Amino acid sequence: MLEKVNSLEDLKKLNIEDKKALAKDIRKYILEIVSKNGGHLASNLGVVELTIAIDSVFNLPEDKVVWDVGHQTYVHKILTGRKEKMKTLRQLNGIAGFPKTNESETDCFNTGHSSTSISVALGMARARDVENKDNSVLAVIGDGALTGGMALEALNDAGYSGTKMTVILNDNEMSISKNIGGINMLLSKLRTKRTYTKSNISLKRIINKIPVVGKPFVKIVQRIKRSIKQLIIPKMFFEDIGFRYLGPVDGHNIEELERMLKITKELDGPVLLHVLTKKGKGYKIAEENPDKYHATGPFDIETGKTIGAKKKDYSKAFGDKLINLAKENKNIVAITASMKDGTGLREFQKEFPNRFFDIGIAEGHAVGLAAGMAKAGLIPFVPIYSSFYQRAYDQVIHDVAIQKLPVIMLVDRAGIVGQDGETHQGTFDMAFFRLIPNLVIMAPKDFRELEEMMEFAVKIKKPVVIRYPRGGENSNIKFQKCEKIDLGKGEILNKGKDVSIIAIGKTVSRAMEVANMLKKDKIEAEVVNARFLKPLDKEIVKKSIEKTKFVITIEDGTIINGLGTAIKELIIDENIKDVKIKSFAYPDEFIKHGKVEELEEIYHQDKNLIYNYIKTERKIKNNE
Ligand SMILES: Cc1ncc(C[n+]2csc(CCOP(=O)(O)OP(=O)(O)O)c2C)c(N)n1
Repeated sequence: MLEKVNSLEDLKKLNIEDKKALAKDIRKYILEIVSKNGGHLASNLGVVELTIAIDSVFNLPEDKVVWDVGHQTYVHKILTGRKEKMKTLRQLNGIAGFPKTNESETDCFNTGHSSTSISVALGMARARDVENKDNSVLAVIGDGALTGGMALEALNDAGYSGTKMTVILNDNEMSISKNIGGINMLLSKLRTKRTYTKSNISLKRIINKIPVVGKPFVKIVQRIKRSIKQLIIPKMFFEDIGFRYLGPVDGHNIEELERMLKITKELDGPVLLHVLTKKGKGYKIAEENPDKYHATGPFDIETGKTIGAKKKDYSKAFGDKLINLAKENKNIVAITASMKDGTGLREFQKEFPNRFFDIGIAEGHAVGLAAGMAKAGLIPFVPIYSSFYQRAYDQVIHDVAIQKLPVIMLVDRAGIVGQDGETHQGTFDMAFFRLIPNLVIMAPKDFRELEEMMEFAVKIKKPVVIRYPRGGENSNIKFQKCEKIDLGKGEILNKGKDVSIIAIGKTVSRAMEVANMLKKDKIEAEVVNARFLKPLDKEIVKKSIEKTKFVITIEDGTIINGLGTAIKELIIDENIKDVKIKSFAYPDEFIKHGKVEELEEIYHQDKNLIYNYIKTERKIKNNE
């Protein structure tokens, strides 16, 4: 059936049986692609029928469908002319793993971060009303994403405004791991109810047709229904805030889904359609381990085993060390915004269930909560991915930094993350954190240094940021020693007189590699591990620059306001004359998807490029 469907027009011609067959084919196809390229598996397998139904009932691109997070849009991409290209999923210049307006006009909005869809859809619905158009607008949001503040803020606005729009709640009881929180408790009550609104809507339609007595009678009946509903469904939250609640409906029954979606088209005002789906549906291994197959690298379809041995990464190094620290200090607690696996906290939760807090996809709240805990005497560790820390910027300033509270903020997935693309690259955190007063900002060169930094962070009782990359150590370089950390003190890892290579975090090992490569050209490079972006070790840096007068900075962050900027400021402030400086950092742009190594090469982070640059510059300087 998949062969026959190349566009939405083809899809719309199919009958229900054909669509069921299509759903099977799509599952198989997604499994083939993701098992080769890696990607978000379980969420996509869970929305096959839902996507077929939405794309059949609505008229895209005139009607607008905003997919929350957007990690579950593979089915939609397959149905909208990108079937063949899906084989390039997440690869450099290939199809993105998230909706992209530049790929298809049926992708009406780019997403990647959680909980944005209701705001955006409401915006589109209000624009439609202002422009006197009559298209439908939908937000498709998971129960996990519904724990995010932005989604709740948007529900609050949408419900009250009475604007016509539909929120499809894709409820699979999972965020990446099991969903948590009060909203989840509410949903679990709703899940167990039989589809309620069928009779409600048909009754309303019939009654509405009766002239004169129609309208008041509808109101009375609705009031009675509402009281009954209050009895059978405790606290009808969605209805109380202004939504019409429909469902729950079986999210794997295309016929039923289409029927309900058609009803939503006819209704005025905001509607919430509650759809129950199973994450990983159709692939038993993923159904049984939906968290493991939420996002995966390439794997063997038969066994489900990931291809390639999994090496220890920074998240694991962090999680292990935190357990050790927590054993010694009972005030240490850990907070995650729905990412306990990704940030390495699974074992911590097992060991210290009472000192572990999964607070939903709510990064701002995570930091606010940590501030309260710190004020009350605890030592909170808050690991959040770099790009998601963007969500907590004000809390870092207002709740933590101004009050100098000892919250330890771990910026995981800092730098280039690769195939998730521009919404997920962690290249901005150094720039946006550097300008906040009172923050101490560090980045370790290896696992040992991370451990030292964590110990140091507990001791200094200040707001601390420690950033580290996706993946593990650079296996080409083994650092011999790791001194104890002193506030604002970097280290010289290799002495030299010809060029100062100043690096931080992940790029320190690259600086060492470059220095080693330069040896055969008889160029002596001094490698400085800055260690602290803030406060910068001015003494060590200044000494080195005054000696070599030729400076290279390397960092896996944006060119604006990072290490390179800090060094340039120092050169000017300290009036160091006749210095040649070149910064290797990411340009002032959003970096698309591709493998980390590919992107590093494109964006001049590759060791060979840096080596060649230094060699050429030396030749020019020496008139060779
Ligand atoms: C702001 C933000 N924080 C964290 C994430 C990481 N993340 C991606 S999907 C996801 C879970 C989403 O759960 P849900 O909305 O229920 O969708 P499902 O995958 O279960 O269909 C999380 C936490 C994100 N994309 N954005």
